[in-house]
Amino acid sequence: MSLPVYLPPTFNRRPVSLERALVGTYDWGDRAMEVPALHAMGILGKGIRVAIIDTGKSHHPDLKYADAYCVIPGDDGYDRGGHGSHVASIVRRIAPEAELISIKALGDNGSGDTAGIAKAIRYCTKLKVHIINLSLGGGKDPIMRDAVNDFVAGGGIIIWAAGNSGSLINDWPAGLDNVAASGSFNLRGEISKYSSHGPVIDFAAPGEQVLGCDTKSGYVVMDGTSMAAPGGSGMAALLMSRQPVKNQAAFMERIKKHSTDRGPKGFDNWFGWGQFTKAFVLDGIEDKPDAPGRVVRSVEYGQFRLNSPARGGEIFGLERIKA
Ligand SMILES: [Ca+2]
Repeated sequence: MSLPVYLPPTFNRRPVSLERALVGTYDWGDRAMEVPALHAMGILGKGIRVAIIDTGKSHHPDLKYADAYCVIPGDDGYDRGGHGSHVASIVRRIAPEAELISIKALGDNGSGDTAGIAKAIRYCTKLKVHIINLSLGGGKDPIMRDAVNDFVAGGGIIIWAAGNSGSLINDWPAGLDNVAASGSFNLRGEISKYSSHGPVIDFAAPGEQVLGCDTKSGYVVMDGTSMAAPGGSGMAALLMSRQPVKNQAAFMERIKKHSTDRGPKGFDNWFGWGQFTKAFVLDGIEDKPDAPGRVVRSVEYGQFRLNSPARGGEIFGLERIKA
């Protein structure tokens, strides 16, 4: 038996023009997570393998993959819908030295099945992937749960988008107790209206007007918990490149102790334990001057300008980071 899985609906997709490559550019969400400061310290996700199980890989010049697979028979593994490219590009921007692995398990129409997702997760177990990002929903099928359990037992961590129904969820896949479920918040720090919520939410990440790559070239901004989860995955890659995280349980413990609280005080059903910031990556090593890689190298990014015709002008401004 295999059950359908699907992409949560994404909203407000629109193209934007960008004068230079996405890597080296920061959008509002990256700033909210204090990514520029982490990059300036040389924390770039080096050596961490992040798998994106989604609609496939991209020809986009900003996207580089260490490896790519496809579980759909007869498919070349490329993304023609745009979702997988956008999700992957968020991870790449936040953790530009992480090794991206694309696994196409959703067809060009955004749908797939639990057998395909389970197969994709089992590839990840074999490949010793550190982090899997799953921005998809559906499929309460033991075959998928078993694949998740095996991957997690091997020490990997999974981040799963909570979904965009805006309703209470207490079920899997995002509700599996050994995956980290991500809600979405907006530029004003408010939880997104569509962000599914409940006791299973572990953290929230920027999920509205998130900048990312389109399928072949160009850039789009999109809204959805699909865009929030890879923000979490990128931050997890920065964390793991800096200090080892033994397994999912240790990762969950870190979320609990080192997230920055948002929304109602303490744990809540919308933001979970809060959002990831610099503290999430650095806590526990800042006090140790001898910790390896404290300042690995200096990074300088040039200026960029991002124009949004839809918003009538420049929306992200100029940025120059020098460390
Ligand atoms: Ca809270």
